[in-house]
Amino acid sequence: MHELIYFESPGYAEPTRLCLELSQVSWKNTTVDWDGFQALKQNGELPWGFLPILKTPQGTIAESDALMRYAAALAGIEPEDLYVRAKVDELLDVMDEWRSSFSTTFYIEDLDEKIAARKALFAEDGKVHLGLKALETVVSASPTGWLVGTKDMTLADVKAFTGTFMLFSGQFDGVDASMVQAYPELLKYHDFVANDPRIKAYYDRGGEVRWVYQPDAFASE
Ligand SMILES: N[C@@H](CCC(=O)N[C@@H](CS)C(=O)NCC(=O)O)C(=O)O
Repeated sequence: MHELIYFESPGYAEPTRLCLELSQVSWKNTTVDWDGFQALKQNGELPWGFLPILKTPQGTIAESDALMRYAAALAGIEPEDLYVRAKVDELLDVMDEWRSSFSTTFYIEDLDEKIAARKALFAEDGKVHLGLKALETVVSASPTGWLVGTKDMTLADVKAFTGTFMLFSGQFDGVDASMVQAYPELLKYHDFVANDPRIKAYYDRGGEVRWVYQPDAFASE
């Protein structure tokens, strides 16, 4: 039995959750609140002091990218071809770069300042905006619809889908759902991925912010 432990939000754990779901392994989705997080930390259960962690029959894995790659291998969506795998890794790294520029805004306490910082990231020369535009170029060049042009989805798709559309869920002050309209190619990609039967089935249950992963999520924006 595998057990993923994280907060209820998608955040750093969603790609792993989705990959575990795509795999055939039996897994448990354990969610904690802040007190639960502190208790795990004090009990020494968090190797590096952060969530998510994944408990496996062999031991605990920490660091979201490590969990994600492990779960993607279980799901059989790690390409065997080394070049293709490197292209997947390239995209994962690039996405990390603009994701971390967004994550720094979590630590801004003043709300107006936080909103201004996020608006700047989505401005014409903003890191997130440029990252999303670059992702649009990649996906529109794909002959198959999947980011790396593979026959089936790869980990790059799982991370792009779960990480990108979450930005527009409304849970982040300064970023609203209508802003996704600036990315028409990403909206087409959303349509393609959200209608994949495996993804559609997993997100059919919805959830507070997971409406962003459902087909037509942004249709009325
Ligand atoms: N490098 C870690 C970062 C994870 C991270 O920042 N987790 C946050 C929750 S989203 C956390 O555990 N924060 C607790 C804290 O800052 O004390 C990873 O990728 O797993």
